[in-house]
Amino acid sequence: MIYVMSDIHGCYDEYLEMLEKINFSDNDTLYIVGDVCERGPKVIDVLLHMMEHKNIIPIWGNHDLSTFNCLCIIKNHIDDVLYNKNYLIKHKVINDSYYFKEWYYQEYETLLAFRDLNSKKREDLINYFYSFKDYININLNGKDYILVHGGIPDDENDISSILLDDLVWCRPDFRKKRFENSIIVCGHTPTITFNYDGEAKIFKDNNYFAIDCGAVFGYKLACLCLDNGREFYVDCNKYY
Ligand SMILES: [Mn+2]
Repeated sequence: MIYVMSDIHGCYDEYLEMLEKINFSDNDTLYIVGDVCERGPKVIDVLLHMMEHKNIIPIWGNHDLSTFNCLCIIKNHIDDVLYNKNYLIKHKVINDSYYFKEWYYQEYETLLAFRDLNSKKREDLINYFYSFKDYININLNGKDYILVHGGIPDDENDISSILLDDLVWCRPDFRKKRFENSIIVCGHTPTITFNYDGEAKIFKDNNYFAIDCGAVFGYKLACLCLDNGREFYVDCNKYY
């Protein structure tokens, strides 16, 4: 079976519970439509689990990009950074501290977990991000799907020419059909913000499958089986 999940945001326990719920096996494929990282407690655990399963396929989210950028900056300075948060500025590793400082405070648990990996695992984890895709096209039972974290900006029809930043940050108008013959499967915008009944469940209309049900905000982690449309939900703790 082919499954999609998004916006796990470090909700590792709920993620494992979901894999159990769908009886995920080596014969299945799971596409993660972005935002594995940030906000939640166990980002590194989710990444390590994904790395070990070649049938789990990651697509970039905006929060994955920022974590990747920050880990690349600190990978050779991790202990120094933990002892002295001004280290990177002082030693001119970065010029502008603002963005990194925000990340440092908000993602401290991720930093600690990264520090606790041996250097080979740290390197593997950073390299894993290079396997993330900007978006993925799949055809299943005669239907075309585009898997992309945010969506596809209105003024552009050739997805291959759109900048990754614009794909991951896009907030589509879900009340309007974007493509006649392709279904866009996306996360990024929690469905409670636009679902007709305001509920934390998967939105399926106008050739959109929007699957971010606000896991890290204490709503639900959702998983959708593309073969048969079955929806699965796991209740989440509120971490953010
Ligand atoms: Mn996002």
